Amino acid sequence: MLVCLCASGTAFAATVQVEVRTPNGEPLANAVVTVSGPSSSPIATPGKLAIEQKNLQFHPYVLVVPRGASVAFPNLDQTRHHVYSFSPTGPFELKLFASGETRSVKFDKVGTIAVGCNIHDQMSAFIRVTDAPWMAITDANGVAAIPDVEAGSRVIEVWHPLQSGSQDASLKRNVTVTANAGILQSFELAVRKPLKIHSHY
Ligand SMILES: [Cu+2]
Repeated sequence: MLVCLCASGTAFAATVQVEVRTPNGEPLANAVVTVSGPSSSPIATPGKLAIEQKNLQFHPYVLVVPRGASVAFPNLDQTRHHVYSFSPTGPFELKLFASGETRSVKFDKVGTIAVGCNIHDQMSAFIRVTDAPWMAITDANGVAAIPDVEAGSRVIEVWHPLQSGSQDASLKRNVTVTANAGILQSFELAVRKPLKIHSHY
């Protein structure tokens, strides 16, 4: 009798860990890491798909979402925000009001969406829309761990909103993921502004 191990979806999988640093060796937080390649399992949505407005800032600063996802923009401040994007990937405009109100925007194109507030110039956030089945964002240590990546030929892509050069450029690397053998890949990414600008994350 044949036994199909594919039912669990993770039988032939491994954790892909990515470490991102600047050329100076500083850990780079808020880098979007995606792993692409054929996948037999449905795309897992990472956490809550929302960008809050709180204390006159967007939280989180960077969000990665699967193509077709809706992102909520809850206003947790007592003041009004006017959230918008001019990015061709997903332009939108939300006239939000005080505490408790939420609007959602659906993003159907792959790419980068720069989000701002018409009232508060310092408010800035980025949404990266991807077709990749696996995605994560680097933490304060510049590390993103993506569990359950299916074995096979994969492409790791790393992107950061403050990277040098074009905003749509990214670092890509071909890797082979072997079942039950986690891999660690290190990337170096130059950023064009001091990291401390977003140190509140
Ligand atoms: Cu605002």
